Amino acid sequence: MAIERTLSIIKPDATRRNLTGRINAKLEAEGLRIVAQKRLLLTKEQAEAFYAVHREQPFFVGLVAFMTSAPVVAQVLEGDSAVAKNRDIMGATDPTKAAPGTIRAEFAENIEANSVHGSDSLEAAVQEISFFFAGIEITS
Ligand code: 3AN
Repeated sequence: MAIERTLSIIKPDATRRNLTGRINAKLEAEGLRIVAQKRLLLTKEQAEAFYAVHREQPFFVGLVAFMTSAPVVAQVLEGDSAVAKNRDIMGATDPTKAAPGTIRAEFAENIEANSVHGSDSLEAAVQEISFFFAGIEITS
């Protein structure tokens, strides 16, 4: 297995309910290390840029409004197969379909307010990490 880095975001529904620590306890318990972290309130422009691949989706406007409605915690996770492992721990996008014990099964409110984001490929991870962090801000 290769050591990878992936971008994780704790979304507004979760920061609002003070769930940052409980979510990160699950990630750390599975062996992922938080090697960079910042809490920020995204602007509309930043949220639109981050989710640009979804620009044509019917849920885009609502997604941007949701992602700017309260602070998020952006973080870099590092570990064996970190991209896939984080996605496994997160669970399916729709919490009604998420496996028991996953973050989304336990905490998500609905398919939009689903508590966490995780990069879906190594290529996306590289691009998404650089969206939030400079190399000097990441340390194992
Ligand atoms: P994931 O976050 O599981 O990779 P994506 O990339 O398909 O899911 O979608 C990005 C985000 O857009 C989701 N995390 C969710 O907040 C929102 N989203 C996806 N599908 C829907 C939908 N059908 N209705 C509302 N929001 C959605």
